[in-house]
Order: sequence, then structure tokens, then C-alpha cells
Amino acid sequence: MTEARPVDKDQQLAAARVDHTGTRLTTDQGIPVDNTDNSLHAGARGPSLLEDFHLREKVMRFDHERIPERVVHARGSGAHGHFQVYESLARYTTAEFLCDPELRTPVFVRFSTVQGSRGSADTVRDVRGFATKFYTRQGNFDLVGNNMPVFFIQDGIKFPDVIHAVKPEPHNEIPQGASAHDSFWDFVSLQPETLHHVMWLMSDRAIPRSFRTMQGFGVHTFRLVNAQGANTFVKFHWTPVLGTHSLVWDEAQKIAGTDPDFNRRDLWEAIEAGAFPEYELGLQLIPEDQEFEYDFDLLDPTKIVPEELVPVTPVGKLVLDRNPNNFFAETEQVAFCVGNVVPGIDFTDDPLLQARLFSYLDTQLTRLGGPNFAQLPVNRPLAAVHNHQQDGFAQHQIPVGEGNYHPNTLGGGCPAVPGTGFTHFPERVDGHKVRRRSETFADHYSQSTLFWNSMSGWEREHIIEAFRFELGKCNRMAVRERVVGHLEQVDHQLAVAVAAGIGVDEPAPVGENHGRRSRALSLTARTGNGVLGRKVAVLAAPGVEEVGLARLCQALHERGAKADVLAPMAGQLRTSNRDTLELPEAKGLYTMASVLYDAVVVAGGEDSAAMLVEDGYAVHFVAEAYKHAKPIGAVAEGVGLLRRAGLPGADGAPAPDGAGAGVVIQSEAGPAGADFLEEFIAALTGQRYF
Ligand code: HDE
Repeated sequence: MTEARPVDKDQQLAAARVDHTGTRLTTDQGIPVDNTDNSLHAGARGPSLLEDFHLREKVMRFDHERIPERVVHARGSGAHGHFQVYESLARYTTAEFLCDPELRTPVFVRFSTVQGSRGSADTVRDVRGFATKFYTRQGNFDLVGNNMPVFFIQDGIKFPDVIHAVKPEPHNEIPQGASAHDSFWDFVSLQPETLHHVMWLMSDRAIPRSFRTMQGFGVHTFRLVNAQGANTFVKFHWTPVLGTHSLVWDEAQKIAGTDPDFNRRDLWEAIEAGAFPEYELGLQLIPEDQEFEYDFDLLDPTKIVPEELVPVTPVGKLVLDRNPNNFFAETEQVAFCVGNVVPGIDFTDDPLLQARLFSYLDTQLTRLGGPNFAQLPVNRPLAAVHNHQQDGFAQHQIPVGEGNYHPNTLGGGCPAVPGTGFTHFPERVDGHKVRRRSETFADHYSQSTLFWNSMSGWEREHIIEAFRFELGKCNRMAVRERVVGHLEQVDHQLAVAVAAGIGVDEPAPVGENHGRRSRALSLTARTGNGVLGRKVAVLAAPGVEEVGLARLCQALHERGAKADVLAPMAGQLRTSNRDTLELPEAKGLYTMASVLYDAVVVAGGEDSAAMLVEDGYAVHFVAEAYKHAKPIGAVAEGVGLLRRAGLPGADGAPAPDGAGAGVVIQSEAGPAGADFLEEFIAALTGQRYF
């Protein structure tokens, strides 16, 4: 495919990059510095002097390095990439980047958690942000979405309330990065419109394995507008090519301690390794005349449009292929604004969306210190910018001329207003001014039930456990009871199961479950392709059988998975025949943990196996991976470690129903054979074995 970028975003950013290699130290004024290790003193043991401009400047700059963190979505990670549409969507929209399959549009994407502060852990139970800035030739389009397709509230005026409720409590600022506390659940119990999103939040969607294995959603219904001015309602979906995968709760909590940067590191390392994250853009397109065909309101952001009603059409692909050069300059300073749309894309009257149109522009004033934030390199459009907006903190341009108003003759009438450009969709609006919610927004339970009905058995178990964990952390019994009351409206079995775990009386049934399902909502329908980017721990010790180990590492490498050899002692391992086979250096077993890997294999070799069996950490490693339902393999003598860890089937006796699933064993002595490797990789493709 040809590349026809008007201006490359990378080239534009290059102009802002500074490389200090081979340079001399100066002050901010360019004055050469002779010594940056000692301040200017009156005598070597005397006081510092006020005239030491280098000291003053250096400390002043340090004092002001921090800017306010985002009030929500403070913790995030970004990457550059590009988007390309498969086929022209001119039937629906005039947005050029959606109409020209030859065009590669540069993007910057930022993923985030919502509740925690900038330094909080990645793997907390929370919604994840998925915000994309498209630097199109017609200006910037920001698709500021989440990894869940619905939101807690229907009207933006409730946003400060829901965020106050979920954030750390105001008196003691506890807890960090968690919704498991009284104020959040108090709010939920009083505001049943939150229920549908809360079902998603209690599901495994709230603890994604990776940003690479996470869906994204625009949430609101938007409009596409074509050259004839015809409008089609649209829902935006991002679907990760690797499938949608999650952690389990016990694992997520442990990772929060073992590697709080787990998702951030994963994204960074994948891009560095050339395993570029990819997502398909999908659209649900709803003709204008079908606006009222559903039993929910398209303007209600607590509702999905089930894929059985309107299929998701894949229209293009996003590839993230470059890490930022500098976290602060790019990921921290990027400013997404929901109001940034290009001709051919427009808003609807969704009252949540309408409030967002104010908030994102407004919040940058505090966060980025003034109105010129669009001039920051990461925010600058590729399209030319010309207007009479002027002055303000940190103006970086020098507008020339006197005609800073419109209309003018002093500037030749420029910038001219030709009469073509972004034209708002001329929606007809007619109504009384009222502070009221539409009655079409009244049903809070049907889609919560739909979500519950669509889950597989293990997904339901996880949801029940999540409710028990979260509500169990609430000190007020009345809050727990009220939430169970709402769950009863979702599904009786769910309410009973949750109540039983949190000391609440079993609720009486209040109605029938409608029984409808949407298969697309279950993770089991989103397995994705292959093992690309999966991480496998290979446990070994001195005396490891090297031929099988090398074969395993190579087989995983060829499929795009990553193998780390972990051994009780880091470094080059002595192998069973002391051969000089090129083996990867081992990482220290004690520096890692099973929760950081997707699967485990125990290598063969008599001495190696004997040492691992005696190593409590190695035994725990395997047992924990099994508990988290991960694929586990063992070769020849290595099977002994699975026996020691008590894994069903490892002792040769048949495992109870399903208990041995995902466990792949090569009993015969010798190096790992082709059958073992194939079977293990198939197990790895299957992800988890609950
Ligand atoms: Fe946001 N949101 N939000 N939000 N949001 C922000 O903007 C806000 C909502 C989302 O990586 C803030 O620049 C209001 C829905 C993401 O920089 C702020 C309302 C969805 C990000 C703000 C919502 C989102 C933000 C904080 C209700 C999913 C991170 C810093 C009316 C569709 C963007 C900033 C990034 C960030 C306000 C609701 C997603 C304060 C008022 C719904 C991914 O402006």
C-alpha cells in the first residue's frame, strides 16, 4: 500500500526533539556552565551566594517540574502509530481519513486507569481509558473512549458525583486505585442507572491482561454525515487483533505489588520488540430513520446496541508502532478533547456527551497552564492552523501583521472564511427548557441482565467473587443491602450468591429474568489469534536438558511468544551434557513471579529437576500458575515439580474431570519432542483453563 502522508507527524515532532549527545552543559539562557556539582559559596565552607544564577535556575526549574495530574485517568501510557481505513466510507461520511484507503493517518493513543493517581498500580479493578488522537489532514479527531461500552451515569451533571464517590474518600484519601469502599457503593445503591456499568466493572473486563488485549468503545452514539448531508448514527468499537483477555483477581492484586507497571511495561516492551499492538476499528451503523426502533434510547450512554441487532462492521486498522521519546512531553501533555471532530463526524444529544464537550477543553487550562496547549508538539495538528486567537500563557508563535480581527482589510481579509468547512449537522430541535431525564432512559436493569445472561460459567463466578470482595469491604450493612436489592432486579441467582458472601439476608425473588443473551459480550467469544506476545516462564536449574530447552525457546520465538528462562541462580546455566549450545541467560527465579507470565514450562534434566523440586519458590510458582488456570507444561524429569506442587494428573493417575486441562506433560525421557511442543503451544493459544 502506498504511503501518502501530507506531513508526517514524526517529522513534525522531530522539529521539537532535542538530543544532548555531544553537547556542552549550559543554563536555560545558553550560558556555558563550568561546574554543576557545587554551588557558589563565600569560602568552601561558607554560605551560598544569591548571585549564583546557575543554582537558582536549576532549583527553580526542579521546583516546578510537576503539573496537576488529570482529575480522572491520571495514570496512563501512550504510543504513536497509524490508522488506515480498508475501503472508502464515503457513503456515510466526508471524513477524509475514513474515505481514502491509501491514506495512513498518524495517531497517538493513551491508555489509562480512571480512579488512581499517577503513581497508582496498573492492575487495579477499574475502567480503562482508550483515547485516540487522529492527526488527519482535516484537523485532529479525538476518539476518547473506554474499554467498556457503557458509562455509569446518563447525564454529565452527575459526573462530579460519581467520580467523588469512587475516588479515595475525602477525609483520609483511602483507598487508592479501588472502588471497594463505602462511598462508591453508597452512590451505586442510590443511583441504579450505574448498574449496567457496574456489572462490567465487576467482570474480568476491569482487570485486562494487557492494553494490547483490550477492546475500546466510543460509548456514545455519534453521527456520520456524508456529502449529501445525510446522517447515520454510529457506535465506534476497537477490537484487539490478539483477542480480549483478562487477569484473575488474585493475580491482579499480586501484580500490583510485584510489578505496578505491568500494563505499561507490557505495551512498551511489545513495541520495542516489534510486536506492534493492532486493533480493528468497527462501526455499528444505524440509519437515521431507525433512531426509534429499539427498546432503549440511542442517546442513553448506559446502553449498548447489541451486536445481534446491529453487527459491528470492521472498517480499518490501528497499529501502534513507536514508543514516545519522552513520557512527560508526550504522554503527560497530550490533551484529548471530545469536541475535536472533523467534517463528516458529529455529535448527538446524548446528555453525557454534551457535558464532555465542555469538560475536556476546560480541564486543560488548569492542567496545561493556559489556552495555548494545542501548540504543544504532541497536540499540534498536521493541518495548518490560522485564526485570530492570540496571547495567553506560553504563546509559542509570533503572529505577524496588524489584522488580528475579522473582518479586516489590514491583513488582506485573512484568514479568509470561505463558507466551506465544518458544518454542524442541522438537527431540528424543538422543546421546552426542562431539568428532566427523558422517560426513554428509565430502564436500568434489562441490559444489566443481558450482560449477566451472556457470561460463561467462570465469568459469572468471577463477577460474584468481585461483588463479594467489593461489598465485603463496605463497612455499612445498609449499603450492602441496598446493592443486593438492585442485583435482585438483575438476576435472582446473582443476588442470592452475592448476599450469601457478605452477610446479607437472602432476597426474595422480585421478577423473571428475561432470558435474552448476546454472545458477543462474553470473553469466550473474543479469543483472538495465536500466541503473539504471550510470555512463558521456563523453569530450569543447573544440569538442565539443553536440546529440549533450546527447541522450546525457538518454537515459542517463531510464533511470536516470549520465553524467559528462570533459574534459582541467574546467568548462564550449566547444561546436562555441558554442551556449548547457545541458550538464553537465565533470569533469577526469585526476581520474578508466576503472576507476571501467561504460562509455565518445567524443563527436563535430572540435576535441574532435582534442584527445582527442593525449591519452595519453584513449587509455589507452578502451584500458583495452576491456581490461576494457566497452561503448564513439563518435560521428562521436570514433571516431578508438578507432582510436588500437587497438580492433578501429574502423578500419572487420571485427573478429575477438567482438572488436568491446560496441563501438558511429556513423560518419556529425553528432550522435548515435536508433539509436546505442538500440544503446549495449542494450550497456550487456549489462554486459561478455569
Ligand atoms: Fe472523561 N474526562 N469525562 N470520560 N475521559 C477526562 O479530561 C469527563 C467519560 C475519558 O488519556 C478529563 O484531559 C466528564 C466517558 C478518557 O488524556 C476530564 C465526563 C468516557 C480520558 C474528563 C466524562 C471518558 C478522560 C480528565 C462526563 C468514555 C483520558 C483529563 C460528562 C467514553 C484521556 C482530561 C487521556 C479524561 C471529563 C465521561 C473517557 C476531566 C465531565 C463517558 C479515556 O475532562
